[in-house]
Amino acid sequence: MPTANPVKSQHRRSLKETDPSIYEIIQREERRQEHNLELIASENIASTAVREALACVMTDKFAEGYPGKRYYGGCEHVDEAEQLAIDRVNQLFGSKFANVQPHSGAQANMAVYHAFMKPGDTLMGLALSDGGHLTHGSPVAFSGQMYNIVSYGLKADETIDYDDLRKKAQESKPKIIVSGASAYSREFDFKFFTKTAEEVGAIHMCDMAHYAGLIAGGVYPNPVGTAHITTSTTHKSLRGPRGGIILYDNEEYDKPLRMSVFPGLQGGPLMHVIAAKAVAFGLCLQPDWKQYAQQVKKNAQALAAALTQEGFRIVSGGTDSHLMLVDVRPFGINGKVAQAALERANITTNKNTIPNDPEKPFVTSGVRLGTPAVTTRGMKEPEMQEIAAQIATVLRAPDDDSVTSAVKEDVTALCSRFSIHDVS
Ligand code: DSN
Repeated sequence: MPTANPVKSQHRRSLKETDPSIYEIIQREERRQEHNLELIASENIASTAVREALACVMTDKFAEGYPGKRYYGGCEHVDEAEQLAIDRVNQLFGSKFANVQPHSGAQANMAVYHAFMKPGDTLMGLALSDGGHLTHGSPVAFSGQMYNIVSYGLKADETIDYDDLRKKAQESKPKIIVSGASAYSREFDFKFFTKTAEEVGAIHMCDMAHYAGLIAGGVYPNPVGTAHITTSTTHKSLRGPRGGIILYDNEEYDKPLRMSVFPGLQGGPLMHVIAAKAVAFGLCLQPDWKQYAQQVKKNAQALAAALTQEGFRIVSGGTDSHLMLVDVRPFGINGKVAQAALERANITTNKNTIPNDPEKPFVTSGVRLGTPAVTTRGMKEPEMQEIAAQIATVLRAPDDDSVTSAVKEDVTALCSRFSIHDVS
């Protein structure tokens, strides 16, 4: 009688049997997602197909290199998956070249900087306090520590100050000018960035991470074909797995960018994540993606209008995208208090600095809200009215537990009408 292989029998046990602790924690997170309104602008609800690919056997495979040119054997199937991801993302955004290996948006940005700048060279990006990202030159991140940073910002109406940007570019002669943001609700004039960059001999890199899903659906300007290089994450409004991409048209950028991602910054690509990216890009190529993107934007505009009616101030007066910055000071509170009170009512947001914020980044005067996740659940304009009223009710009495509990019941009921399990 052959003896049972103990490693094998353990290997095929379910997560629940093998590790009940982590299984239960995951169940709790799933219940949190089901019963909470997710209004964090950078989050979404990945499809079953994306999550299935993320959990596939390709997690086992080392594939340093690129399709057709790997440093390991046995890459024929991961090659196919990576090539499909490349072809689909090029089709989706209209790019000629794509690198789908960056592990995150931050690493995609880092790879572009590493390819075209030396430490000490000048990088221009939107100031973090005006909506930029850590990787766009914040002093607490690698970008601000390795490069000379010249930030541009907003003018009095809380939109990009293009005159100042051009003046600063002419004075500082940056190597790279970054467009794109984490907390800017309006459209970027990508053509202006390219024109300015070309005047000073710089590369215009657009970080479209926040807007990618809207761009894929045709409801936000597409930087690809205008910006010299475009980076993105693949989760956020694009609703795929966590990860990064780099898109470009100029063949001269191909070698430096490939070398910068691998072997410059990364070793083995995450092939299961790349398979999941391919699935997500395929879903974005379906005709119903346009409807989703349109609804995300309509919902954001409806939410911003309803919050204004409730007495909040929306930074820049509104939104052209999926997100908005809400100044909560008219309610006599700060962003930290607002986030905590909303969380007690099962409404998940993040506190966020607003332009010229007198508060520290850990306190802030605002919250950032976004509609990608609630739109994935199927919510539309009437639900945005409901949500605005719930937010206002909580924030008018942030310390009143009876108010918070009553709103939490309403939020849970709203969530159960739009279950995450019903998402197609
Ligand atoms: N942390 C992300 C966001 O919330 O916008 C940016 O990468």
